[in-house]
Amino acid sequence: MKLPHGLSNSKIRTAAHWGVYEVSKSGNGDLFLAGAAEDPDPSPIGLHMASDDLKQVRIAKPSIRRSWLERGPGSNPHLRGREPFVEVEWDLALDLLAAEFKRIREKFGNEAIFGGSYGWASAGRFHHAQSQVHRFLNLIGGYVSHVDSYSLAAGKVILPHVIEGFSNLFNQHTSWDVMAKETELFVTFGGVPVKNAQISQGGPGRHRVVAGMRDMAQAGTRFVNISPVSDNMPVDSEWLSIRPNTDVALMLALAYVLETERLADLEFLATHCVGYQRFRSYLLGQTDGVPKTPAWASAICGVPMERIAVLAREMASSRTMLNVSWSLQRAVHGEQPFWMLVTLAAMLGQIGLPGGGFGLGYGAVNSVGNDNARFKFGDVPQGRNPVSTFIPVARIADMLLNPGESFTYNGKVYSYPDIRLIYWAGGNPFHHHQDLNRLLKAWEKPETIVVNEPYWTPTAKLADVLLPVTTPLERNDIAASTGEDFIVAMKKVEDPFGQSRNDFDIFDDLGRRMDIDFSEGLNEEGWLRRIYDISRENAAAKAINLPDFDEFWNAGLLDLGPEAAPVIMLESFRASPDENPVPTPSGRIEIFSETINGFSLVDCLGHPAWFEPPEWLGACDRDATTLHLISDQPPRRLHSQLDASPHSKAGKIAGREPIHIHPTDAAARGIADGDLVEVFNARGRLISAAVISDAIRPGVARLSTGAWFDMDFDSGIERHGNPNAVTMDIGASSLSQGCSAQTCLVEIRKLSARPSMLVRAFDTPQFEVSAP
Ligand SMILES: Nc1nc2c(c(=O)[nH]1)N[C@H]1C(S)=C(S)[C@@H](COP(=O)(O)OP(=O)(O)OC[C@H]3O[C@@H](n4cnc5c(=O)[nH]c(N)nc54)[C@H](O)[C@@H]3O)O[C@H]1N2
Ligand SMILES: Nc1nc2c(c(=O)[nH]1)N[C@H]1C(S)=C(S)[C@@H](COP(=O)(O)OP(=O)(O)OC[C@H]3O[C@@H](n4cnc5c(=O)[nH]c(N)nc54)[C@H](O)[C@@H]3O)O[C@H]1N2
Ligand SMILES: [Mo]
Repeated sequence: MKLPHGLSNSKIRTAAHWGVYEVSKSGNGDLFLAGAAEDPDPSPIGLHMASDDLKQVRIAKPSIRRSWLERGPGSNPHLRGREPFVEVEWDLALDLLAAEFKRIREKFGNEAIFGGSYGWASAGRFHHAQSQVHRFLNLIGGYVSHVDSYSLAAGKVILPHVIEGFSNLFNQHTSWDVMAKETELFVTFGGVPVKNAQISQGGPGRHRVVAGMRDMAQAGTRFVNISPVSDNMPVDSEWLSIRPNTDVALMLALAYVLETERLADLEFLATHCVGYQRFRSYLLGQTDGVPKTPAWASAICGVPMERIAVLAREMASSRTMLNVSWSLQRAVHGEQPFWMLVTLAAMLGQIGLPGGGFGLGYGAVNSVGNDNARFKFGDVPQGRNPVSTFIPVARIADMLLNPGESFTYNGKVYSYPDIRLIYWAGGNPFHHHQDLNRLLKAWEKPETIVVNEPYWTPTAKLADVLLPVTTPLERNDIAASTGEDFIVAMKKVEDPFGQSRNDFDIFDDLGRRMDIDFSEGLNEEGWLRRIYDISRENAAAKAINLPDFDEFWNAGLLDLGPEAAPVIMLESFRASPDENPVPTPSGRIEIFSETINGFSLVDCLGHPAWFEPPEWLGACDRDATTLHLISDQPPRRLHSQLDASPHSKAGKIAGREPIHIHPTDAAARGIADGDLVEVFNARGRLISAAVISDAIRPGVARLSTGAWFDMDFDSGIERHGNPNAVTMDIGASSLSQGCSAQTCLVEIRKLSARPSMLVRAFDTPQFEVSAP
């Protein structure tokens, strides 16, 4: 390949998970950020990264919880988040920590250390908090880790059994240009939420999803949006309003029509798939007495049965792309929507054809459907973990509450370790986990909790030992992300806030106290050069020539795009399945999986199937006044990051994260637009403010994630509008044990504000003057 478009001039840039920004300084030293000129559709999320609002929630000094400092590890764990911190010098904090690691390892072994440390941290290949903390913990003898992610667990576990691992599929999504040319009908379960496409892990280059969709619309593609909300599409589309968690019933009915009207591609099913006949018996009701007809599905999902039948015929007579949002698998039985979508696409027989087949998350992040040249960028080596014990990522509260108890995962039985020390760097479990009241109880179990954080997040406030960390603006790094077109020199533009330090320097310093060689003698610049040089070699192996490090660093941005070869997912498998089989046991798409059938699970059969969720709008034991709560990704921030920024705050009402409800549900409860409301169920209570909108299905409520968890410990009420105060913390199934946040019923009532209910999320904690 020719030299990338070239080296841009030497502007100062930084990169974040929400894009590349140019940074300039005013006369008095204030920083200003603007979207990168090369990005046609930059995200406003990052414009305030240098704002005073964010500085006000920064951590200035290492801080230790009073009881832990004065009485030792394990003292008064119920006072985490309630008693004052004592600010200490770095040397004291690190000395105490090194001693505590020694104690834990000698007394309990490394199996007592949980270092999964899930979270998105910041963009940048070197100052990547997870790589840093995992490298450190591996060097000291290992830690209990996690598998999968909150993003994708049910989907990620099922896919290799059925067709191919998620990452391989992710990297070969049919590109936007191909869809604009070929796709006649685009049917999406969960929309194409462009609010989400602001993001790419590691840093998006050109934001392309809106343009990609508009090109398709202009070329004549028709869009059908199957979703409980209608405002998650950037182009005109038909909205089929569906009850949450019921898409599989609808997909089964579409399959039923294809089968019974002889519209299924029997040849593709015979040559490229296994197990269709066994699935067909279920579909027709031969195994369970329930034919999966449009009338059957309509009663479950709320989409009219006539429309279901017509849609199936339209799909069969058009070049059709099916898409599913990741949110559908973040639910109980979350494996089924992904498996059933692949099955439906297989029945249409268009997998591997240009513009046909399926997509797993167009719009979930910017990179899905990008067709950039790909090579492996270098990173910080994490080393080998001598401890093999792990948990599925979302089973953290189970692990802490039930040491020694067994759990199943992907067909095997494991048991939970007994955790004494938690180290978190780059994540916010009191944002990301479900049923946070339960996590609060579980959080009392360990003797020591260490958190590296730039900001006073809820997790930071719940630590014993809190170490302040720099932000990307305060250090040098390199951003590069698979499927994205820019490689960015992230230049340091301001000095570290207070006494904050890089995760790297913290682990290096701590490691020296524990006799490990963390840095390998390299400083920040040495590591950046090493990571870049490895990347340059990997690129050269794919005939992509990158300039040397100095040239790159001076230029500031390498552009690998925008043009590249069009991509068609599974094209070679379609052309010759014998020569290019998919990596399943049969080499074919498994509509029936002997492997999964052999696990004998009650909540995941050998073929995709409809299961009633434990909480949904069709539950017979449901109280008629409950609503189904969707907790989707927030439009104005990434998860909990930058929640204190002006852009995120501008989306709040009276300082609260708003909840969207339908006018009929509002009227039935006497709620007016902007009213404060209490959202509650048996698991918890939270305060939000109502947005009344007919873009949501009656019976459904939507409250985005990420408002900093703000628990009033006296009343047990969360004051800021964090949905995880009420979500359910059970595994998606005994196969994947994934996060099932989207399965959740709540009640809502009008609330009048009380003085004790002021939002305290962005207050700094109490401090006490250091003890002798
Ligand atoms: N109800 C509900 N809950 C959900 C979801 C949902 O759909 N519904 N979605 C889930 C999903 S998909 C995800 S991915 C998770 C996301 O959960 P997380 O990834 O945990 O959320 P973030 O807010 O991105 O947390 C990252 C933290 O890292 C900190 N940080 C940033 N840079 C650095 C650094 O350089 N060093 C250190 N030490 N720290 C740094 C940030 O300040 C922030 O506190 O949430 C999950 N939770
Ligand atoms: N701005 C922003 N973008 C982000 C993130 C962020 O925090 N902020 N997080 C990023 C991360 S880590 C991830 S994993 C991705 C996640 O991407 P997704 O999981 O796809 O995101 P969600 O916003 O949870 O849901 C997408 C859409 O699915 C709809 N939906 C919910 N439940 C159902 C259902 O049962 N049936 C149907 N048909 N539709 C349903 C929702 O209404 C929503 O419009 O987003 C990424 N993008
Ligand atoms: Mo995610």
